[in-house]
Amino acid sequence: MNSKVLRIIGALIIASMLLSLGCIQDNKKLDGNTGSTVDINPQNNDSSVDTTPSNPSQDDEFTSILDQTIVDVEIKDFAFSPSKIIVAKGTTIAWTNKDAATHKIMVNDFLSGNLNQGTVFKYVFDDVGTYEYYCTLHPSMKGTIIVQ
Ligand SMILES: [Cu+2]
Repeated sequence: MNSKVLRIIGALIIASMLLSLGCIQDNKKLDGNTGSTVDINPQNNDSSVDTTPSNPSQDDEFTSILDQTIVDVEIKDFAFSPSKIIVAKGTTIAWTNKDAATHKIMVNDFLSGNLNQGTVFKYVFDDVGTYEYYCTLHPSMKGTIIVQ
């Protein structure tokens, strides 16, 4: 009987030691948790990054103009408007320069002349495809035409 009691007491002592060790390990884990709070900030940054691409995707929306044989695109304030359009095969795009500055369009390997203020440049899209164009004088000016 006594030996059983001693074994139980011994087991309780060992168990309490293990528990105390466990507490120490938990404390270390808590220390690790304080370190992991640093990781929360990058996660917040990631979430902010995730919201950022959704904004350009809204800007990436195309204007569908499939019922016109001639579609006007304004060149104004060093930008094409609308800059991204979907048109039907055979559509003529007519760019009109509303800027005081001269622009020059490179589209489908075709280079327009100098487009002074008020000048209209027309190009007929007879083939289905995606055409990215830009101003050779101001390469940041870009537009895309999808021909269906
Ligand atoms: Cu330009």
